[in-house]
Amino acid sequence: MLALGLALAYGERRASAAERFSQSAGSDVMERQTQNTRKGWIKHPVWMVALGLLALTLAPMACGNTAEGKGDKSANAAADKGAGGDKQAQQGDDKGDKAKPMAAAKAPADMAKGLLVAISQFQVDENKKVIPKPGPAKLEIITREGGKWNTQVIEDPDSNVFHKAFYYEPPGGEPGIVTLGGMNASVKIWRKKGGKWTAETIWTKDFGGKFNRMRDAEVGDLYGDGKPVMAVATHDQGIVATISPGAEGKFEVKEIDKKENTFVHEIEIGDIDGDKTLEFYSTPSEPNKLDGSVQTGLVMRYVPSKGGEPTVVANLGNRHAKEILVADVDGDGKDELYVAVEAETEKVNKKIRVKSPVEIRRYDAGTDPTKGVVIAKLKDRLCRFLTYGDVDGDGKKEMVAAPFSSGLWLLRPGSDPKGTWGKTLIDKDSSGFEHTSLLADLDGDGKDELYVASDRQGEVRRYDWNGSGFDKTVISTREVPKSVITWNIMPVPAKAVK
Ligand SMILES: [Ca+2]
Ligand SMILES: [Ca+2]
Ligand SMILES: [Ca+2]
Ligand SMILES: [Ca+2]
Repeated sequence: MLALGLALAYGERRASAAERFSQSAGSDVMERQTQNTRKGWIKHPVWMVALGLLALTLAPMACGNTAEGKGDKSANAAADKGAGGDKQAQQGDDKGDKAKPMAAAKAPADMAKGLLVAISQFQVDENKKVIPKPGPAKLEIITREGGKWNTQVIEDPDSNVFHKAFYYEPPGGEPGIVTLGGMNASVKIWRKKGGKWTAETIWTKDFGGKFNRMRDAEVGDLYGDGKPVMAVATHDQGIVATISPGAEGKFEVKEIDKKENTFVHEIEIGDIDGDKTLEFYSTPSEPNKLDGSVQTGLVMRYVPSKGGEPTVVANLGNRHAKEILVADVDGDGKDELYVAVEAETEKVNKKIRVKSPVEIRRYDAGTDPTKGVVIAKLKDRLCRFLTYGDVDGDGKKEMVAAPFSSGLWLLRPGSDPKGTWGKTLIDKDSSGFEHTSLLADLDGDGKDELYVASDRQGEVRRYDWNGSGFDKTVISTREVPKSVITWNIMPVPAKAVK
């Protein structure tokens, strides 16, 4: 009944238990369930219905991260080996090339880098049905050695979701893997000793609202002192903080913004104004709604090394974004901001209808916050991942957009990167609420592979450019698809997790 009700309300199809909860409430409901279970009063299915409806009403959720696109920076502007943007750009907005049949690709037997896969997991009953009860926060560390994919698992019962994990080297300190946990909100660093992973808590906090989550972080020299500083986004009191490594392995947390009842989903670091000072960007929005009603949002800029008030760089009006990317994708030597604006929706006969689909908008230094340039539209409701890299090794960057249900899309700038970009469907049979994606050259051959968590299909996959399309490798398969939501994938040196 709950499933049907939510599916009707959602208006597309029946959703899995995990998705249902993420679509409607995500970690919020996971959190409720956990608390309720702890209290021992969730004993009757009626609570599931009640919670589901509550979730639908409140409809807040945790949201997407940007994977860090990596690539060979040696841009060779002259080398355009076909498959260029112009031709595809001319094909207009919503056509896209047909994806070619996928050949099976083979990853090299050994890879110097592996993957950190940050997950929330749900319990599965004896009939292999996913039940809306979250397990401990989970991290999978996947490496490739001797022709085999190896997976190590870290679970943290202190939280029910890891939104992201990344490799971090504090200056003078011991490197480790930093995790961002939700409910409870904790930033931890994990190190492996004698074959066992143990964690040190860097920052944990009850923000004083309903939801406590560390949601996203990026690392950069934000104070201009050469130290790798984390900029952290949190739910639900709008807190944005920096964490600086200090003396003797200590960390200093500085809260630099705060706004009640605000979810900050995403952080990106870059230098868009070209003054050689790094700034960072965040995406505060109203609490999540998926009932078709308006959810407003902004993109903010902070310059920690200079202080001062944050600036609005994108005002999305009655729309919002959970995903941004700051990078020099067009190769002109300056970073630009890309914002994945979620669809504008309305409720018609209890169904959510898309009024205007997902838009990828571009902002440069000086762009009017209300006038981002639409480089691509995607017929979808949500887009939680933009990642960039050089898929074909020609020295020019491409972008991959991974919206919720319409597949994986390769976007290429045309002759005018401030106009419409070329759009090619990579794989229509890949989808997921987050649809976590990462372009990175983990095998070191000079081309970025695409790593994707296709949660609806229950697979972690790798896609390799083959000259005219992509070949697919399945890295791992979930016993029960949709029993996890994958929030982020990041690269990690294989040596660091041995
Ligand atoms: Ca700057
Ligand atoms: Ca640029
Ligand atoms: Ca390229
Ligand atoms: Ca590669």
